[in-house]
Amino acid sequence: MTSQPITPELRQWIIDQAGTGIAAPALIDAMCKAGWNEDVAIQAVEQVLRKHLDDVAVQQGQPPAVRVPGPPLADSPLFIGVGDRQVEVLMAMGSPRVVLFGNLLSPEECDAIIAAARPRMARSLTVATRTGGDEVNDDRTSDGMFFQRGENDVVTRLEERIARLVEWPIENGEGLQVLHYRPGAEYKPHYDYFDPAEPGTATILKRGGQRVATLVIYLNDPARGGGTTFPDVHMEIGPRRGNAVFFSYERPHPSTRTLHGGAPVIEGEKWIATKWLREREFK
Ligand code: PD2
Ligand code: ZN
Repeated sequence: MTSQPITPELRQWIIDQAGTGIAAPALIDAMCKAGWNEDVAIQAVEQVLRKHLDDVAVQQGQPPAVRVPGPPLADSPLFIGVGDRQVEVLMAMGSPRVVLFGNLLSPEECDAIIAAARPRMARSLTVATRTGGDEVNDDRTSDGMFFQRGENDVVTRLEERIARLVEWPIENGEGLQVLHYRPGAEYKPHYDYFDPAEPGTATILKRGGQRVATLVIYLNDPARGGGTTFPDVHMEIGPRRGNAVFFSYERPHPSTRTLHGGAPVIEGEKWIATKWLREREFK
């Protein structure tokens, strides 16, 4: 793609036009009529408005945005190659950034992860941001366990796939967490980032910085219920074995609209594995 410099005048024009309520496609249209290459115009409008929105957010007291993981979706692929597998892209949403994948794990791999986790399951703890320690939390009525990164073959294979899928170093991932929900169990809506206002957060962030993305991987098919919900956008993802839902959050703030929860399991049971990705190496 040829690039044309974004002059201060063009930058201000894009911001002013957007400020009067003109949508991005109309701005791009106007730039094309003025002789801009379409791809370059799209890139310029996106870059200017993204930076402007970040400036406004920071002026309003929000933490600055950071780089986040994400699958390469620029040319709308149906599949993403992750070395030993073609992962399906089933749905992609821009804001909040949510992507649903299929075929991340085979049924046999799902069963192998459940079998390795089962003997180690205990009532789930959540990170207590008040203190930086772990605590039992009534909002999460599942059982859980953590694998060490690279703990066994199937976990290693999954972690390698995830790193390729969302283009983020394996080392920045926390150990995989497995959760088991029985009928009635749920995970009430929450954010996965650590709240900067909580006193324990500074301690938690010493190990790899903030969480910036989550991948929830479904290891079985619950008979009924157990979807992953995103209340801010009224969306629910159906849990299907081998599928996974990815979402990212470029700042630890509700403006990311990444509030999400695990709906109560109505019938059957639900097994998931969650991979949280940090800004930096998680040691
Ligand atoms: O089980 C889920 O669908 C779910 C929902 C919300 C999992 C998590 N959060 C998580 O592991 O963070
Ligand atoms: Zn969560």
